[in-house]
Parts: sequence; C-alpha cells; structure tokens
Amino acid sequence: MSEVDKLRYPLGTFQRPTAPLDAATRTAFVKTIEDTPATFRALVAPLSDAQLDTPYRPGGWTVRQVVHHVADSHMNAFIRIKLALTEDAPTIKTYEEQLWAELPDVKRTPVDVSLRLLEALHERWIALLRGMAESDFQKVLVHPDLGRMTIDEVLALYEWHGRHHAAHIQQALSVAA
Ligand code: NI
Repeated sequence: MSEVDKLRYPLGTFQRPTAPLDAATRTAFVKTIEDTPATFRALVAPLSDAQLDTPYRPGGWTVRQVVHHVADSHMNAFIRIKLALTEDAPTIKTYEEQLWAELPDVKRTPVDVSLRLLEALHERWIALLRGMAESDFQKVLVHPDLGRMTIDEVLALYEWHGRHHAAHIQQALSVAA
C-alpha cells in the first residue's frame, strides 16, 4: 500500500464478506453501527474550530467534512437498505461524495447538527436492523459499482465505514497534536 493509501485507509480497505454473516457477527456489526454516533461525538465534541478544520491527510477532507460526510453516507445507507427490503433487487443510486463534501451545508453547518442527525438516524436504522427477520439479510440490491450486494454485505460495509472515518479523525488529531 502506498503512503497516501495508508493515510487514506488507516484500517485497510473494506473486505467484503464472501458468505452470509453468522448471527454473532451480525449482532456485533449492528452494535458497532449503534455506537457510531457516540463514537463521533466523543471524538469531535472537545475540538476547536482550528482542529475541525484540520485535514486528516494532506489534501484530504477536514474533520468537519468527515463528520458531515458520515451523515450524508449513512442517510444513503439507510435508504438503500429500505429499498432492498421493499423492492426486488433494486438498483440503488450512488452519489458524488467529493462534490457533496463541497456543498454549502457542509461549509456552513456546525458539526453538532450532523452529530444530532446521526444520533436520530442511527436510532431509526437500528430499530430497522433489529426488527428484520434473519432471511431479510439475504435480500439484495444492485450497486452500480459493486454489483449485487446482500443486506449482510451492506451491513458489513457500513460497520467498516464508521470505524474507517473515526480513524481519520484520530489521525487528524494525532498529526495536529
Ligand atoms: Ni466514506
């Protein structure tokens, strides 16, 4: 892995599961997603504006952009799972995350707004995940870049995604310290 990629993927890239998750792994992944908003709040709450404006790597997003991105991403994830649950292998919509991170709401909105958004969103998301039947986790969506994905795979992706971006913030703080 190149030096840039090490900074970009501090925990390594997402490893897609090759089989349905076992019940214990699924439970653990749901718990990590449940804890994600609190993880971000704990990391971000004590930060100054200067720290929030620190990029997590040279040329990378600032801590502020990372927090708003996680809210953008997880709103999409929640919708994607609901589409997979209610339609037959729907093709989901990707979005230009780099451009979303430059839109005015990201520049002008305090991080606390996205933390509160994440807290409410994940409460809904966890209620959904904990209410699903075991068989629901094998329902599929079609991702334009990643192909057919089961909800198990989507769950694994977003379990990784929260940890991945929390590690970016830890990295930004260790560089700034
Ligand atoms: Ni991301």
